[in-house]
Amino acid sequence: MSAEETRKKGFSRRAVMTASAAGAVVAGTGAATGLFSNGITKARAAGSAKASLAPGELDPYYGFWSSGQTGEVRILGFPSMRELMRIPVFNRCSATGWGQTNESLKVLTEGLTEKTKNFLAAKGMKTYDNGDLHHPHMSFTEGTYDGRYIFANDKANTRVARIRCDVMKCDKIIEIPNAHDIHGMRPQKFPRTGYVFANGEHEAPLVNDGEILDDPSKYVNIFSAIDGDEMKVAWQVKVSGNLDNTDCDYQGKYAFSTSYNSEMGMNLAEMTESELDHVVVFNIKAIEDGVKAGDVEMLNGVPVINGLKGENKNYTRYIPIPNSPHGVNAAPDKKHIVINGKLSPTVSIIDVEKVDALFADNADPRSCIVGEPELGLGPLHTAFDGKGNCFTTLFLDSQVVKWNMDKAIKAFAGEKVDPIISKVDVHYQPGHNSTSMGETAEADGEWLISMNKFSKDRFINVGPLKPENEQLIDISSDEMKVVHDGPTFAEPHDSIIVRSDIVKPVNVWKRDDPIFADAVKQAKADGVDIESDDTVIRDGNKVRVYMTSIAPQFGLEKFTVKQGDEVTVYVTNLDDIDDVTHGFCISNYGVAMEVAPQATASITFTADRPGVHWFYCQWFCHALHMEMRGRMFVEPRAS
Ligand code: RUQ
Ligand code: CUA
Repeated sequence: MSAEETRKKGFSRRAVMTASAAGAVVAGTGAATGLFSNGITKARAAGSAKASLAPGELDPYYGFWSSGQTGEVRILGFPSMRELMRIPVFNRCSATGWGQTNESLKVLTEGLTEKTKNFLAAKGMKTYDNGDLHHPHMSFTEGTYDGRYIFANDKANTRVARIRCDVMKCDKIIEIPNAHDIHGMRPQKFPRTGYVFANGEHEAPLVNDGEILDDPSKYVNIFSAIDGDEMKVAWQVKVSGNLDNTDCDYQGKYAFSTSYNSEMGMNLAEMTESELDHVVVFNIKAIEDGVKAGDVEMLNGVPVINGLKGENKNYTRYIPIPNSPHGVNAAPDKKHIVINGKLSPTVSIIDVEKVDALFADNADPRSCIVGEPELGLGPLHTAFDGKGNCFTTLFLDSQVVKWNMDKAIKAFAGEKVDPIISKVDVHYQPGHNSTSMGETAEADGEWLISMNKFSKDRFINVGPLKPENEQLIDISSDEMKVVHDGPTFAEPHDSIIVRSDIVKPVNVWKRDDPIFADAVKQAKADGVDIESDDTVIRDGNKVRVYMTSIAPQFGLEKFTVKQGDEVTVYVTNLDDIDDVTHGFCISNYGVAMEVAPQATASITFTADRPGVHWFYCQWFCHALHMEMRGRMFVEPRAS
């Protein structure tokens, strides 16, 4: 197609879309959604007036998006789908200096095990450079989001991170000992978070030092409960079968993890052999009592409970589920847990009130299943509208199916009712989906996001590596309407949609923030008032440079160090105005960081290049931003 033809086509599509926004309904039918594929006018393509915000209007929801192998968390305005911010977590960030500043390196290193620290040190590394962040979830109080924290897993390097929602920065990362490759992760809903439950996905020898290699009979899987306030592993449970996703009830009694490989197979054929896999139920109170009573083995400082299949202690139960189940989703009715079948076209509904009997009376584990509707091919995850309806992604069918919980339960009991309400095509291959407030007791039934793994032809071609496609679906009526296509870079797995009144970030840092407390402490020890002094302290071959910044000036226009010195620069941003962030970058030194209003940030490097090196503000802050610069003189070593 020529450029002219493309333009014309875009033009006519735009006209059609404008017309449809004005009156006609743009339904999620093949023909209508095809209109959006050139992506010219996001707001107009939205079709549904409530999804489009005029310039200057604010979104009613925050979206917190994972980014998979990018390793960060993204904040979107929702439903406008505008990306607002990126929060570096397991990745490196050129803009903010995450992974370079002392403040971020502390977060990235202090929670690593000694073993990992030594392993990395041998490679000249302080921390891992990559991560695989799948599941961001907010902390709960009494069954709903409380705006304190976002927790997220790292499948790649077996870590769990915490983001403070007041400043939208990661403040803790811990490596989970004994476990391998944290995948499913959910915060406790009741009474509060509390615990963060985390699944070790891949099985390995419990002591993994090379003694045991190709002997899978000696491998175990580890479920961890992390104390979300302390960011410490509280306890772990050894289980049979690998662990995929997890969720917990609204009572604070049980957590549930799917296992797609109850066979403990090591290759595809073995892993998919049996017709039934299982969900492991963790009895939180029984496990806490077991830990107190000392029925544990201590391993790397963590009490580990034996919850293997066939142990028949009151710690775990194994519920048979067809076949390779994936997502686990607690419904806002506080009663039902939906297990998504993946290789089975069904989802299985667990009644949490019937789980008690599994432990108290050793009842048949399947007796807590009260529904198992057949929905379509490849059910992966389910979201809820708070009105008794469920939305399940069908990976293989490239559809979302809306179905009714009550009807599914009635059908299972033998009544002749069809639980399926409607299906909508999505583009293409959906994994996770999320509804507005849908994983809380306050699910409001307004919006659904379908997180599609493939976008294929939905956007102009950017080469063999394509974006994913997040599709916004209006679920406020029975018919689901796809109203927006949102391309995203690798690889948002999961998202949560949080009412904006719940999240209350600050505009400027508080001077007593713990994130830069070390810098303030060091300044005090050096007799420096970090908020007013601009000075250089020499301490052997260690040099500490303290400077303030007020737009458009750094407190020092120059400083001198010697070649080979270990230099730490502390910049304190004295601007306390909304949005006046400075940056500090030293050219040809690989040194750069963000310094937000009222924050102190610091960075340490060896001054091994003699000469004149400009430092400059790398964050546009003022009409004289270009002038916000100074010189570092590095005196050559006497030879
Ligand atoms: S899992 S596509 Cu990493 Cu959340 Cu289901
Ligand atoms: Cu300070 Cu730009």
